[in-house]
Amino acid sequence: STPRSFSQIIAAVAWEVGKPLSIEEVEVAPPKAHEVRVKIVATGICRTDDHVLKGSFPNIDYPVIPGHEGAGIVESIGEGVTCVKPGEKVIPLCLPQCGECSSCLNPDTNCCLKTHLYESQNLMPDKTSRFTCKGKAIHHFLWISTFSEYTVMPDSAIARIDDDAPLDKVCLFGCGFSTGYGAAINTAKVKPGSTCAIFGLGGVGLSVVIGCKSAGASRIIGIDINKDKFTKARELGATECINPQDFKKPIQEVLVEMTGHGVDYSFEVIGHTDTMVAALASCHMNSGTCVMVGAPPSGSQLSFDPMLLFTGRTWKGSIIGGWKTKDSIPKLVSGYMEKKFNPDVLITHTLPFDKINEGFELLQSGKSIRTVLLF
Ligand code: CND
Ligand code: ZN
Ligand code: ZN
Repeated sequence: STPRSFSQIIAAVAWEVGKPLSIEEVEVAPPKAHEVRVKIVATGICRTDDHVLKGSFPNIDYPVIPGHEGAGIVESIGEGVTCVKPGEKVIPLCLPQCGECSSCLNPDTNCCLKTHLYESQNLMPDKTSRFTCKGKAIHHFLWISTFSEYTVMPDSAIARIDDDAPLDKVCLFGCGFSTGYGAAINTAKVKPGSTCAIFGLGGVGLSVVIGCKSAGASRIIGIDINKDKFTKARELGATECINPQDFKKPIQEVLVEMTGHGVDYSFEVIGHTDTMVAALASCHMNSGTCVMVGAPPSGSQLSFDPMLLFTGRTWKGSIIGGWKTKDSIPKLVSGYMEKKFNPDVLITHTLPFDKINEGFELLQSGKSIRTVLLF
């Protein structure tokens, strides 16, 4: 049977910058060719969604349905879809893997050229929307808009996962855990016995801590201005935690003194330009590697002393942990099922979907690590 439009679907709409999300009834059109309609079961709240609400995420068209850390079940498929079938468990991919572009064909890169960084994903590939609310077309976010009970995505932006996977937990593989863990494992390639510094101990930064620990780092220094984050960081493997506000000196000088010569690997997982430069200056002047994970505010510019790079430091960025998403996210979920790692510890709150604004308040006040919303 041909799939129909669904009406009275509950979704959270950002009508304009600076306003809280508004729970609305929306209509969700059926998937077109090479598209999939998914019933979202659970979705996490990531700081990137907050950037969308604040207007600091680049190239967003409002009104928009945010959300990019979800898990669900395929409801229907459009013509030509072969990778998933109705009833299968899936994770929507906030970074697609088209399999055909120069990045997808290169075994060493993951940033598919179909990503929003290259071309807007506020509409489906045919430049139309599948969402309507109050007679208005609503934009998609990263092609996946997981803050909606049903959502449509291209088949390049979906991965089938294990039938037994608990969706209320594995949604974190859609962004936070995969991003942080991969930044340590794939992008930095942390070596056993090394020293690491992680700036920002939110859901993504703590996932970097988990990655550094599993790679065998012997010293893991967590840095945050909210000391309430330190207990969990220590539980997950941080050997020391420091608050920059406890020092008169700039934090990079503190880290160089603590280590004698700077850390081997530093990670910026906040998204501020000043901490991006501080993280770079914190690693060894010659052999140090600094990884930028925090999302730069749109339109920002960096200013730094070029000597920081001239002496040999490496500065890298990492999108979704460097994973080729369609290939890797199902394997990460399988690793979770085999108890190789446990991002459950990052979930501090679980709320019904209509309490979404409460979830954002918990994030903004620093009280939550990850809130998972359930439909
Ligand atoms: P969250 O807000 O949970 O964590 C940020 C942490 O940084 C908090 O614990 C803050 O207390 C701390 N912090 C804030 N300012 C400072 C400061 N000046 N010095 C030290 N610590 C500070 O955010 P999250 O973990 O969900 O996300 C972190 C960043 O990662 C954010 O910018 C998000 O947009 C980005 C991101 C990137 C990617 C990617 O693919 N690269 C994917 N998802 C999210
Ligand atoms: Zn591609
Ligand atoms: Zn995210």
